[in-house]
Amino acid sequence: MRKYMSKSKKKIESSRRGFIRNSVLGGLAALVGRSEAAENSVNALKVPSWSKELGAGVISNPYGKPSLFEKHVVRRFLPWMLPIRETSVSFSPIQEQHGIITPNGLFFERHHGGVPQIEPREHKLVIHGMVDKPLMLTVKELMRFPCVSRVHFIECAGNGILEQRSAQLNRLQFTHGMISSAEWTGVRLKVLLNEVGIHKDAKWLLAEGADAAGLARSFPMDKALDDAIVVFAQNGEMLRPEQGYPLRLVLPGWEGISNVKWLRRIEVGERPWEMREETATYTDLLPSGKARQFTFIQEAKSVITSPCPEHPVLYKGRQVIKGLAWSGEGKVVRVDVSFDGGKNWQQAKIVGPQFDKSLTRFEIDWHWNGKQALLQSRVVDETGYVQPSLKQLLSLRGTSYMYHNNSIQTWMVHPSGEVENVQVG
Ligand SMILES: Nc1nc2c(c(=O)[nH]1)N[C@H]1C(S)=C(S)[C@@H](COP(=O)(O)O)O[C@H]1N2
Ligand SMILES: [Mo]
Repeated sequence: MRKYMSKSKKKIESSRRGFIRNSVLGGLAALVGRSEAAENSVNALKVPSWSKELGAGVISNPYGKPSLFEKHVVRRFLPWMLPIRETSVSFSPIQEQHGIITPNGLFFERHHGGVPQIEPREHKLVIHGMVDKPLMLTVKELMRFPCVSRVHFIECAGNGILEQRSAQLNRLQFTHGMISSAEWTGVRLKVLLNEVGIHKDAKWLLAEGADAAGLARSFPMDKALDDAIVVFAQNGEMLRPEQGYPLRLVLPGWEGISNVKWLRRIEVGERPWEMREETATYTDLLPSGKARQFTFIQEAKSVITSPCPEHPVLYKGRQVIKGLAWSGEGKVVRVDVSFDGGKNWQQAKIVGPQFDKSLTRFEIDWHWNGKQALLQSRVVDETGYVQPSLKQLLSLRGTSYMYHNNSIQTWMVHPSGEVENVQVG
């Protein structure tokens, strides 16, 4: 745990820094030293061992795995944060994400009652309540309906939860890793509601999971008829158990908890249902004393993924800063980057492909002069919403605010090339 704290714990920190600094300086020296560079290019011409003998045959790995050299790219969890794994969260290594899709094995996890192993033939989805003809569907029966495939992110409302008062975790994986993105395939909820025939006074729905938590969530009819999907597949294969196998509700752009996994029941009614005690609510208490009990939309947010604490700056001079931006309200239209902690901004390039309510890649050129820099990114979405600074966010929500932290992230680049999570202003 302490390994990842940014401020105190000097001992561990300084040895870690020493390690990063040595490797960073090693990298710079190799570039500068001419003879070493020449030697390297001669080495590159030698035939390596793997070019001299046959490699592994087909189906050495019936279900493929990443390269042996990518073992560090895994989900991680913080035992001191939510120690009981069945009701905990694991963070996706977004510092290693290339592109806008999270590989299925790296999708973050948030469970309230563990991951059930559901036998798909025994699993049924019931749609009932204020409907003309209730419906009970097996997975196979659901698959007979016309399907859509859509790329959307899912972000837990708790993403960034520990960063509200001060910079805490000196790892991008832990400050922003409660978000992942996939191409989801399934049947639009609208199609299923058409099938059952909803009563005209029906305004709300309840989605319930088949896990031990029986997690249930109310959501309004407008969303159900807009872009809600009952999905069975994720990035071209059936859902992973961790993501809700065999069925999951996806409410694009809405806070993680409304994307009910292991979906077994949808009830149609007139008004929202009482929240169950055992279900976390992600309620924000406001300065006025009022509370935002249901926050539906994950507002626009962005972060620089390279450099970041896990990826120090290795070269002086020309390089490219890369990052991810997203909005629960629709498309990302603009990302600006600051190199001086928010005093000046430059427009970054949005790098496609780009979808509604999905992760979006951005890049900007940077010439690093080797001096300390404060890197930030700020997204604007298609509604004109601008990602707030932490100060702006706290002035809106007050100091008891914890969830829904979509504030601007600052990375301090030290002259050594090391990158540190800091808060400015
Ligand atoms: N049935 C059920 N659905 C659930 C949960 C759960 O514990 N049980 N957790 C919710 C929360 S809080 C989040 S953030 C997302 C996490 O989705 P993931 O585990 O696929 O990343 O699922 C939501 N859906
Ligand atoms: Mo969540």
